[in-house]
Amino acid sequence: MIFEPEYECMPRDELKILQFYRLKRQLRRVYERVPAYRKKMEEAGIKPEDIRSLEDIRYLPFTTKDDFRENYPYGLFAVDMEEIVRVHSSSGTTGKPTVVGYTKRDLETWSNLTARVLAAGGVRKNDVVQIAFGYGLFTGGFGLHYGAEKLGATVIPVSSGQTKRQIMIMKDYGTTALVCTPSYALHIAEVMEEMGVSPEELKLKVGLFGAEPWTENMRQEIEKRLGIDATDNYGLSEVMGPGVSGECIEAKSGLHVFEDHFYVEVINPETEEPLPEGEWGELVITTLTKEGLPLIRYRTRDITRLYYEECPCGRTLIKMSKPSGRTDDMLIIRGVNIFPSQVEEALLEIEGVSPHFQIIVDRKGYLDEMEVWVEASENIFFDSMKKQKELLDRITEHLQQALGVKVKVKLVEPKTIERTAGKAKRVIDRRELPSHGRKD
Ligand code: DLL
Repeated sequence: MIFEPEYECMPRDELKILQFYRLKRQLRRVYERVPAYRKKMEEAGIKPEDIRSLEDIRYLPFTTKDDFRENYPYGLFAVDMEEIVRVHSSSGTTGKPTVVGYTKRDLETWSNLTARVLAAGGVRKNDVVQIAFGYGLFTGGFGLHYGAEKLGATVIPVSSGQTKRQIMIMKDYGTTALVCTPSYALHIAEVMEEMGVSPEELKLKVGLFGAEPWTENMRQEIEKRLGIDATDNYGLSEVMGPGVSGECIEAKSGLHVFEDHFYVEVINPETEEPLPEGEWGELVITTLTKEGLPLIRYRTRDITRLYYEECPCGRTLIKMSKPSGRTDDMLIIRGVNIFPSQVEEALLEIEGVSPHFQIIVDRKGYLDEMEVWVEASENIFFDSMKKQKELLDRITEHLQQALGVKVKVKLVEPKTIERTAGKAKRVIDRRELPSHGRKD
């Protein structure tokens, strides 16, 4: 089902006209109402009227996380505070959190867009949707909640955590759609196994997962263990939250970007030049309809590629590949670039390894070193030393082939790597210990 076919299936030439009209309107708004944008544009020597085609967008300055910091908390808002009806924020691991504001109309748009995500992922009016994303300042819970209501589905706003209770609710309330992070979905599957609850005892049909990178192998693992169809959806708080793009259940190959609300580009993060369709680089998003907090050429730091292909679902929207990671997640180990998602992809290809892992990064002298901690499955871990050694060798070799560099591997006991109800912590970075805490 397509929630807003008039937009989602719009002929592409019409869509471009709509985008251009909305872009011009957005540029005028920010130029008039947001001093920080006006200043940036003046410094770049460009005015809204200089933008004469969609491609001209490349002449506009980028917006980054630093702009949020410099204008903390409300400086980038384009409306008076009395028009703002909701605030969310992202925790931000460094420095001040990012604060985002929504007008009434923004909330309306947002629920339509998350309704699109849910519909694309196979959710219908008669579904029972369990939202196991956190509610609160995080955009995941509330964002998808309103979309599910908009669709007319039955919403269970359980929020994240209390895994046994999640399972009891799924079973007793007849949940048919699960909404959370992919790593939490896997954890739910694991606890179900411990509790002796099989997928056949549930009515679960589909899972809509997002908020963190996950691989095709992980999708297969989750689908198998929960007995569902799993789709990916993407978004970020700065731009809106969930509802920027979502996969359709028909193709499960890339996330349709809701281009009538977002203009997307992929750039080379070093040269900052836009890249042609199909090439991998950093995703840059311009919001076309947001009122409270419009963003012009926001550098997401997420790595993906954009491509157009006819889709069996009928949507004419461009697709983005599953984001493979963030520019700031990339590790450079002896000159080789490595993303945690590559480690995930490779580990899941090995028999006897559970999908739980962590990467420990440390610095020895001037060199970064990385160690991959992998959970062995129960039968292997408690098997003979010889078997363990064999597995360790197999993992080390497979990772070396997949990553192009030899990394240390440590087998850890089943269930010792921390499970979270939100985003998984894949990398433990020991390089940035505060110097006053160190003994050396
Ligand atoms: O994670 C919004 C969201 C909630 C999206 C629920 C989907 C579902 P933030 O906490 O601001 O917002 O984190 C945004 O998470 O820049 C990506 O790095 C990452 N991310 C989000 N979705 C995906 C995905 C929400 N499907 C940051 N695949 C983004 C890979 C994702 N990474």
